[in-house]
Amino acid sequence: MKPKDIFVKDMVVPSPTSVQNENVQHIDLPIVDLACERSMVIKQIVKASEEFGFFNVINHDVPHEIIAKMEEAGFDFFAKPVDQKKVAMAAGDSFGYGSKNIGINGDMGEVEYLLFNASVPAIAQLSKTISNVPSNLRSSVSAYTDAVRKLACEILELMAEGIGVPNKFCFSRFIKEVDSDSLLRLNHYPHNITNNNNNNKGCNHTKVGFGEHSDPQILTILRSNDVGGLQISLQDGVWNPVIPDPSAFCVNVGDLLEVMTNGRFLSVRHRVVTHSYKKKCRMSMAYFGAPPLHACIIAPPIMVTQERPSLFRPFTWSEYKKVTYSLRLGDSRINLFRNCTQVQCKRQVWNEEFIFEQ
Ligand SMILES: O=C(O)CCC(=O)C(=O)O
Repeated sequence: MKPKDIFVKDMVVPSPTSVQNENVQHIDLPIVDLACERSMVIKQIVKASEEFGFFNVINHDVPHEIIAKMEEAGFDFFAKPVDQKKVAMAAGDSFGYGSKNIGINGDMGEVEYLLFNASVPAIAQLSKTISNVPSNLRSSVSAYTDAVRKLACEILELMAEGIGVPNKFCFSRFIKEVDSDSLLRLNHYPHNITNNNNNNKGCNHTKVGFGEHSDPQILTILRSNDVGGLQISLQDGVWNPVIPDPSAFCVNVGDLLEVMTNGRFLSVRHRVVTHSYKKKCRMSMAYFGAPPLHACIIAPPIMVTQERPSLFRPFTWSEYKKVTYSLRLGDSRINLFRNCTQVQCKRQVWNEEFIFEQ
C-alpha cells in the first residue's frame, strides 16, 4: 500500500480560513436522556452512533458546579494578555497554549486553545505553568476530567451492551487505565477581529474556527457555552449545524470506536465556523477518551461475521497517533488501516489520488 505523497512535508501550505459557497442543512441531532429507562437509553445510543456518530446527552450526572468552575477557569485564562498566555505555549510536546496554528502541518483556524494531557500529574504540571494559583486550576481541571471520564465510561458500557459485546467494559477499560492517553482541550473562538475594519462594515464573514476533521480517539465528550459554530458532515459537501445546549454534552464516536465496532458506529467529520456578526465568543471543552499508547485496537470477535468481515487491520494507538500527527487535520487516516480487497480499494479513492497498490 502506498498513499501518494502524503508524507511530503515541504509542500505543506496553510489551510484557507474563509468559508464560501457552503451547502448548510439543518438537522435535529438525536437526544439521549440518561434518566430514561436503561433499555431505551441503550437503543437510543446505538441508533444515534450508527446513523449520526453524534448525539446530545441530557440528564447526565456531571455536577453543574464542576462544569461552571471549569468554564470559569477557561474564560479567565483566555482573557489574559497574549504575552501571559504565551508563557503556556506548547514547547516540545503539543500541550499548553496554542493560537491559530493547529498541529504542525500548516492547519490554521480562528481559534486559541489550551491542551491538557488528562492524567493527574500532567494536569498538575501544566497548571503550575499557567496559573498564579495552580492548586485552583488543578482542582477544577481534575474534577472536570474525572467527571467527564466517568460519563464517557458509562456511555461506552451502554454501547457495548447495546451491540451485544460479552464484556461490557471492553471499550471503557481503555480510558480507565492510568496510562490512558486521554486529553482535554479548551477551545476559544475569539471575535472575527480581522473583519472588523471599515471596508467590511455590514458584511457577514464566516471563517473556519477549527477545520474539518474526525476525532482519532475512542469517544469525545464536548461541552460548549451557548454560542454555536459546530457543524457535522453526514454527507460529503453538506454541513449540518449543531445547536449549542450548555446543559447537555455533545458526544461523538471517534475513529478508534469505529474500528472497534468494525464500522458499525460512525466517526463523523466535523468542524467549527465563526461568524463576524456574533457578539459573544464560543468556548468549548472537549474531552477525548483515548487508550494507552501500547493498546492494541481490534474489533471484538462478535463484531466480525461472514456477512461483515473485518474492515480494519489491528494496530496500536501509538501507530495510529503517529500517522494522525504526520497528516493534515482534514486527511482521512482511518482509510490507511482498512483491510481491502483490490476491488474495494479502487472504490475508496481518497482525494482522487490515493490508490492502494497491492
Ligand atoms: O469547539 C468545538 O465545538 C469542537 C472542537 C473540535 O472539534 C476539537 O477540538 O477537536
